[in-house]
Amino acid sequence: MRTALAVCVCMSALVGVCDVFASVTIEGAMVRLDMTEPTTNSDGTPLKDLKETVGLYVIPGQNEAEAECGRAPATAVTGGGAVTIICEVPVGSNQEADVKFRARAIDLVGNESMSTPDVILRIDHLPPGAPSL
Ligand SMILES: [Ca+2]
Repeated sequence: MRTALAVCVCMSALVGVCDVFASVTIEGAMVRLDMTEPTTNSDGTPLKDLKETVGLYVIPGQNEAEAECGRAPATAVTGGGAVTIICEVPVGSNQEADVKFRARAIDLVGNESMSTPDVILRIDHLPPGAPSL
């Protein structure tokens, strides 16, 4: 099964400026996060020190704890490139969950951007019960 959600999410604090696009694709419990790096700082000035993008997920019901699924090195310190992170989400057989995905950009000294808005994807490995005869 392959379901693609294409979502435009914005890491910039500037209203009307959307410079991070993310889409999420699910194949089993491997979830692919496709993102475009920001090109500006949170105050709108040109970005010159991007280090990496971090992908995160939250499985509801587990204290809403955020788990990291990977980091993609910056394509350039000025950002703007396309990066992909593969998330292996621990939703096992006989489980289903509405998993939230988000990402943040990190600069060379470790400052983190605001998170993208969550992209929620249902991972369902739970079949229905048997019908009655
Ligand atoms: Ca900086």
